[in-house]
Amino acid sequence: MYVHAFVYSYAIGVQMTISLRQKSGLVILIMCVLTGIFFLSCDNKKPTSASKQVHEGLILGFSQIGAESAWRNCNTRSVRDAAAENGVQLLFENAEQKQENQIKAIRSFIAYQVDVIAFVPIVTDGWDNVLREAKQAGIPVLVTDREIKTTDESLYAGFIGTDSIQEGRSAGQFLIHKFAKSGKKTVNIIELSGTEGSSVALGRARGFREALSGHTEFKIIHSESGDFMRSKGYELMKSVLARYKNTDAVFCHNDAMMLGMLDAMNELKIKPGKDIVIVTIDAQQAAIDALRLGQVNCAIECNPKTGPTIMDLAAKLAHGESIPRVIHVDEKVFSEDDSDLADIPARGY
Ligand code: GZL
Repeated sequence: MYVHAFVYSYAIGVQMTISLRQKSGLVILIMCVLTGIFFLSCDNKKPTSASKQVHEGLILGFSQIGAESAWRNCNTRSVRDAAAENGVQLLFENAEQKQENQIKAIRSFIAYQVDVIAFVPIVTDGWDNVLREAKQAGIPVLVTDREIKTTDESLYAGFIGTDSIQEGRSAGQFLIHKFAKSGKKTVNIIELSGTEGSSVALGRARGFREALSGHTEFKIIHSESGDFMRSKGYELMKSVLARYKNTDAVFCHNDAMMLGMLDAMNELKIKPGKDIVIVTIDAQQAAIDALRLGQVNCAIECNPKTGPTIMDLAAKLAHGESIPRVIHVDEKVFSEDDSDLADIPARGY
């Protein structure tokens, strides 16, 4: 704005010099230039918060995987809102569930010479080449929400997101507790898993199996991916539940697929939470509501609201500071055993 004032003042001065063709015009020109310099030296920007000053002017390239679930949309809102609140210039790209779109987006961020790149890797593999290009361009990279497998740990600065293995363990531990006094010799489980090859689906599956190992009564009779999507959860479970009449429990890797499954159960006249025990992950409002109604038995929180921390970490990287290698978001486990289900704060998505 002040540059505009300077140029504008200078232009007025020249205009007057030409029109007056006199010495006085020169004096006026000097006066206008001095006025413009005065404006330029003014820094009467509104006082901003310390946080905003730290982030002010930061250019962040962010590649989001898509909009497959309410969780993902909440994560996107959190990133966009935090960027706006902190004066961060956000270049946001939605990959529509395609890794190649993420790679293209990261290359565009490199070409634009952003200060920092942050992204949600839809799957764990296939990032080394493009991250090497970012490293060669001197642009630090922050991995968020999901993790990558790489041969060179120096290709990214750090990770912030969920501990998916622990989420899977919590799911297994709940089922062990739930069926401990059932007297069942066999507990048949269906696993409705997330996007194949994603770190969160791999982690949740691994943690779940770790928790159940040694408890031989638990049998995973079917495991299939619903890609974290409600529509796929519905389609898949309509046929799977009709096929496996002896199902005792379903472990859903996210709420969106669980909600699709509830629709299928309704059509199949199955009473969710009663005929079949249900454990789900994310703990969005609809899952908490289902828990309160007894349609879900356990909802494991996965926190999507990482936008503010992402901005803080990006600002540190932009200033050449180091950040923690791994930051796991806080997560709770809500279940039918809790006495304070009514007190669970609104989830916001
Ligand atoms: C978890 C995140 C998962 C959520 C799903 O960190 O990547 O993707 O659990 C979302 O709801 O689609």
